[in-house]
Amino acid sequence: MIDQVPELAAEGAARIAGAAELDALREVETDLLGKKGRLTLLKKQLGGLDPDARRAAGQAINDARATLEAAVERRRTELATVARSAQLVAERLDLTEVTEQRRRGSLHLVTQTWDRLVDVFVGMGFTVAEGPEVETDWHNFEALNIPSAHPARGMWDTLYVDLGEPETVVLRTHTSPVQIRVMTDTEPPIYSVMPGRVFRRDTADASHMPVFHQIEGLVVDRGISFADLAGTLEAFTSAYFGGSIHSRLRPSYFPFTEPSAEYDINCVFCEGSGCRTCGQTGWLELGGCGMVHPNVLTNVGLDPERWTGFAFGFGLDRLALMRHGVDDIREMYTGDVRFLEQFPA
Ligand code: FA5
Repeated sequence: MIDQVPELAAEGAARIAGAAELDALREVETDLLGKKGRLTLLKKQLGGLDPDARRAAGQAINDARATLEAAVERRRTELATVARSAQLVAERLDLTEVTEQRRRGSLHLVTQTWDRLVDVFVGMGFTVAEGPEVETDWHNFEALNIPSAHPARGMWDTLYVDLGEPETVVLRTHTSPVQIRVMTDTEPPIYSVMPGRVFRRDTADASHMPVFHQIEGLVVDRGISFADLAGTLEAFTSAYFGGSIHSRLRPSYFPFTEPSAEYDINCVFCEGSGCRTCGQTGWLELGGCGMVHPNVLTNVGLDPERWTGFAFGFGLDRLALMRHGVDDIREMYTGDVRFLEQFPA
């Protein structure tokens, strides 16, 4: 029986060395050294030997077990290292791999215009304020010197919101109600611009949309005159459109300013005598303006003897059209990427 031990040890060592994978090694280990393994079975036969032979055979079996166990451990370490390397290669992340770039969008032309206008006015020393798109009748009309029976209400095709008493809540028709909010919340001196979205029951055409944008301006201080208004708008015109475009003020009427004017700039599309955009006048209307009406100052608790001011309200979308040479406002709202891609930001 003792003769079988070296044979088994040699055969076992060869099988351990030949195991190509961890699973195969585990099988060899069980077959040789497991509870029902061949070396264990040999050990069980020791009882039938006489004491000297039993001691010698027992010693040989123990030596063989120790040798084989050490060989299994060595081989296991080798195979684990090989398996780990193979896994690393298989799962390696190639950080240099070139994939197709995701196409970047850009800011909408209206957003670009909004940001640019705010930049220009902030550069001129104005702060920025915003107000709600759903307004009270008080802020949108009453406080602006437009009482309910006033014929000037007809200047705006108002969209009323079905909330509270009839005709007390509106989708704001202009950004002028933000003037009221700023004057109510802030002590003069005030130098503020207020960009925002406005709503009117207007039919869309080349220069009108039912939802569009305005930027309001408000200055309230001591000794402000119409000359300050004209100078500010001319400075803005040069800063936004460049030195070759000029502004003019044309007498007009707004209930919340007195005197009032329309703000025009040179027609950027003008082709001389046949220009369709400006009706051959050479000028385009971009907004209204004027000196803040004393009634408006009184409505917000300011003393018109102490404070004077001017206000203006420009069509933001129309400013975008003029600056970028677009001749139909509807182009900006169709969502056609071929149009939008011309204005990357
Ligand atoms: C007003 O809305 C006044 N709140 C402006 C104002 C402010 C006057 C402060 C005095 C002092 P108006 O309704 O004219 O005024 O509109 C101002 C500008 O908004 C117009 O000149 C035009 O550029 C633009 N606008 C008016 N209606 C539309 C529309 N449907 N679509 C696009 N732009 C429009």
